[in-house]
Amino acid sequence: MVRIYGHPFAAFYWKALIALYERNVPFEFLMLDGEHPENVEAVARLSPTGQFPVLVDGDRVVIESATIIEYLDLHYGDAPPMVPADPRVAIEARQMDGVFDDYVMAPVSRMVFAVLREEAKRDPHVEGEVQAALDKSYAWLDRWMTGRTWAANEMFGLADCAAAPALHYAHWAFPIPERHGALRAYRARLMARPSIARVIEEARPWRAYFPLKDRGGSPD
Ligand SMILES: N[C@@H](CCC(=O)N[C@@H](CS)C(=O)NCC(=O)O)C(=O)O
Repeated sequence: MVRIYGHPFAAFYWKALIALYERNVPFEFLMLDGEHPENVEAVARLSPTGQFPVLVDGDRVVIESATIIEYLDLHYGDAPPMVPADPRVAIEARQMDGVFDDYVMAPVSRMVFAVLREEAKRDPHVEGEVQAALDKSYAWLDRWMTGRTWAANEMFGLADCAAAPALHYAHWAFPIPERHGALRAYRARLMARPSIARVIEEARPWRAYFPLKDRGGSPD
């Protein structure tokens, strides 16, 4: 059975977890927190900077959420692949995976790290820069999602695994404006998907730890 290191509230762990649930892959979960120092030590050794998720399959170690999802496609599960088998088609899935990671999740993470700093060391420009980046991303994604059900290839896949945590946390901290109806509807579709609803439910006990939780958005 594959083993996966993560934390139920961690966005990039969600990406892999959604694929595990979608493809009905049995797995052993290894919690990363202060009560499991042996897991934290293992991840510090297995991943370049101690980031996660990390998947272990026998003596094979797979890092990077998107790569883990592609690995599961090839070796485990009984559902359609999260990344289309034809590499020409898969380009769109990989493109949109990158868009959600880099242009939605990354600005939110930047804001999280900024507020976690002690007040005297905070960069006062971060908030405005993050808001400006998300304004552009939301507008672009609203256009992209107009006429689409899922983010890539008209099938649920890798890009949607990335979109779910990114849009969940982004909308919570920096609400998506009402004028972006296509993006808001896509987000609602994601949150209603059983694998994603399950991940959100399992993360609920840790909500108080989200450093941007009181900014006016709603987490579902
Ligand atoms: N590119 C990595 C990003 C992983 C990542 O940022 N993971 C977060 C958890 S969701 C993390 O390890 N945060 C702790 C840290 O940055 O020290 C991936 O896709 O897996």
